[in-house]
Amino acid sequence: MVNRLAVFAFAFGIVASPLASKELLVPISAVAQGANNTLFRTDVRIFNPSEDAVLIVTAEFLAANQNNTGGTTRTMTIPQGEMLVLNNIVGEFFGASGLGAIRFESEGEFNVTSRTFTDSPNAAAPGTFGQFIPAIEVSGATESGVLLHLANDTNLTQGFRANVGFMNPGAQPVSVAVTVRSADGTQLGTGTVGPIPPRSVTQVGVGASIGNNISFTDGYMTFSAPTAVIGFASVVDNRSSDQIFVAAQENPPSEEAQPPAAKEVFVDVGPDTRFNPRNVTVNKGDTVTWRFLSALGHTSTSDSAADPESPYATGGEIWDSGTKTSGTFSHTFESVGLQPYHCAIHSGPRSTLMNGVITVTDIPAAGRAKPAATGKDVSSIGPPPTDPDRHAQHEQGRIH
Ligand SMILES: [Cu+2]
Repeated sequence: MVNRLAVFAFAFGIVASPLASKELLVPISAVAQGANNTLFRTDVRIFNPSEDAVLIVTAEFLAANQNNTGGTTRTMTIPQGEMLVLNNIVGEFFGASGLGAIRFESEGEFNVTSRTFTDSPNAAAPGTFGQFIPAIEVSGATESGVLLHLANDTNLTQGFRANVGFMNPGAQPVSVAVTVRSADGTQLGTGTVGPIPPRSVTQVGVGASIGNNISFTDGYMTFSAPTAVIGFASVVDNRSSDQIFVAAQENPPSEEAQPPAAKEVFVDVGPDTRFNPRNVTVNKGDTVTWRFLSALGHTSTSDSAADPESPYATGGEIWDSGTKTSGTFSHTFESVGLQPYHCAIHSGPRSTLMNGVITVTDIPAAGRAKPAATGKDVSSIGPPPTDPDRHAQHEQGRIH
């Protein structure tokens, strides 16, 4: 239905630009000799989901490890609602051999799947075994990612082995930096796969990718490249030759960790006999500024100031604004922990009459800039508790 509407819109000029073409890449396919006289080959299915339009698809075999710029394409026509069966597509449809990617393109909507497999090397257990390999849209290529589920046992009578590959859909060669780690994050090695020629694919053993054919039971690979690639792995049971396809998952490089900028948080004192908000959480290095709003006169006095041995203050900072009816008082917190405080006129340490708590968390302050003296771009502070008394009891319970 969508397709029909799109065609309708296009035919009547409602859509000004031509419909975008769809491009799918099967990252690896083969006609290749395997061990024990087995022959790996790839079967492909292409589906035309349209109800009323034939589908014209161009396809191209992009041989591994060579520049496929300007390669020849083959065109096929698929009637509406039909699935085209192309067995041994590399050998029989393209007349090629070896490993390579396959690129499909059409102006219409279409779907592609593939299976790369071989005959069983075990005469007592005939049949085939292989793996499903998805067709991936070009937009699925990424500049970095992770391949999970890897293993590498160099003793081929046990465990698993893995091949990793990268398909380069771009017009320039690309080298992929890889790092292999064991499941617990221990680095096993780093290396470079490529340069991979334009519009090509390279596949290597995971050990070869890091120049060290080291055995490991459970590991993963992270990779990064200057232009987007399609990463994948094939993990093979050394004993049965059962195999799975692992598609790369995107893993954006972490931005250089920027400690949060120091901030200033405001607490209103008054206009009645309350600190508002009563509870404030700040990061180490942040500044709390109390704004005095009551002619009654209040103070902001740390419990530690009145009671240096206070068991309720775990941060141990000492401050005292003195009595103020207007203006502000600021204190910058450098000690992680609970910093209970009170108004020395209307309350005292460990009370709830006019008390508050600053909780200081341990975010590294290195490199953080202090806010400008006039800076008002402070993180907003929440509304007052809807039930101050209950809030106070909760707080009292917490610090006891
Ligand atoms: Cu007071």
